[in-house]
Amino acid sequence: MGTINTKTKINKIGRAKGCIAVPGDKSISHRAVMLGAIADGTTHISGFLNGADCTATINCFRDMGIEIECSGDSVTVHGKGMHGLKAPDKMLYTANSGTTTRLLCGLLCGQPFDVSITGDASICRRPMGRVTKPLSQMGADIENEYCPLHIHGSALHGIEYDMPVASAQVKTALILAGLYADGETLIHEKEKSRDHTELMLSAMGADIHTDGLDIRVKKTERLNAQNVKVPGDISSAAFFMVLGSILPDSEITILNTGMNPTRTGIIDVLLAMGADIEITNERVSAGEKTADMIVRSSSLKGTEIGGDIIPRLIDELPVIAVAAVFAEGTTVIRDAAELKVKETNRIRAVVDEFKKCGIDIEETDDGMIIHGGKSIHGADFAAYGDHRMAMSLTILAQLAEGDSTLDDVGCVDVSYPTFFDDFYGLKY
Ligand code: SPQ
Repeated sequence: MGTINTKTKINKIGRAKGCIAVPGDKSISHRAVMLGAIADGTTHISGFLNGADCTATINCFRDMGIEIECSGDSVTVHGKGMHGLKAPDKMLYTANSGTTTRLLCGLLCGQPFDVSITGDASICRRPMGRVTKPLSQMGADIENEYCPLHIHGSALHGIEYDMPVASAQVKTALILAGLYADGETLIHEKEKSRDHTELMLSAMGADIHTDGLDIRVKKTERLNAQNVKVPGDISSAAFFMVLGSILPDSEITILNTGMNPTRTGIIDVLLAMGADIEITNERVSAGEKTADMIVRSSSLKGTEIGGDIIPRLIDELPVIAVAAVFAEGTTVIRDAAELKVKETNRIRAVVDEFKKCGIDIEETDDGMIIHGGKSIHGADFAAYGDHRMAMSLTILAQLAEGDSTLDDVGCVDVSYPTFFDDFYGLKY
């Protein structure tokens, strides 16, 4: 990368060949620390994501008296049991992480102490009412619907809750509160969202049962620490799945990627678009499906993406939009209004940035329409401080005529600090 004023030039690699192992899954890494902290015994985590979001989670738990040792991608959490967290002596800081903020609301509202939570400017704009409202039905006392949140520890009781949005963060916040609530908490999901919490809690001995879209959880006095082997994050692999598909003469092997069916929507979509993706070495590791992938250059065609596949690929939509730009025909993305409340409004950000390079793209209420297969030119891109935007735009720039720059390469640290090393390492 060369720096032009405050902008960083996005170099083009032309063709990609090689083998990478993307860093650990962000969602699983967060959950392993949180659940490890309230388990009895020691949790050894391997393949942990050393990204800024997961570091924020570690720091919050250290502030609540949990001893956590880190060495490379190995993390050891010395659990203190269900009632072992201590009141922090300062406000918890969740940085850019929606997962940390929302899951902590659920975990902390039933503790016997008060705690305040805040994050960076982006977190302070993200809606927290989606968790604080149902938690208050359980007896939680949380001030504000945006950060800073002030949580006054309260006695909780189970509720039956129909989720108005498909959200693993809302679901998990309710499950975590349900571990401390009298009676049973019954959650009806709107659509199936990622289920890492349910899998991990079940392995740790919690009283939790899933039946289709229903999750039942009861008060739990003890969780048994488990060792967690975190697979590579399919949301990070997504950038290379699209890169390998759109660049000519390319073949990328991506090792050890999580294949939890609640996360693999991108594979279904890219295959429907005509991508050449071979899945090999499928296995189950610590309850999570894992596999290797070989992605080869292909000719993509447009597709329609909507309905219950959306929660299975929500974080991949910006880079799927990149694939759509280089696909023949039209791609329609709908039912994805949730993109508006991510690190930035990812519908608006994708449409605005893509238009800068001449892409024929329309914004809709709940998604976008992309007319692909046309040539595009480079541009000075803004990432809006959003890691997934920064990485998606880097892939987009690869097939643009002329130079492109990016205003913020550092934000990739949130989920994929070594992204640019892996990316440039594939040039041949
Ligand atoms: O943690 P954060 O900031 O919300 O991260 C994002 C991301 O792109 O990395 C979303 F902005 O992922 C969320 C995801 O969109 C992580 C997540 C989880 O680990 O439970 C669930 C999804 O969010 P939601 O709102 O659908 O529950």
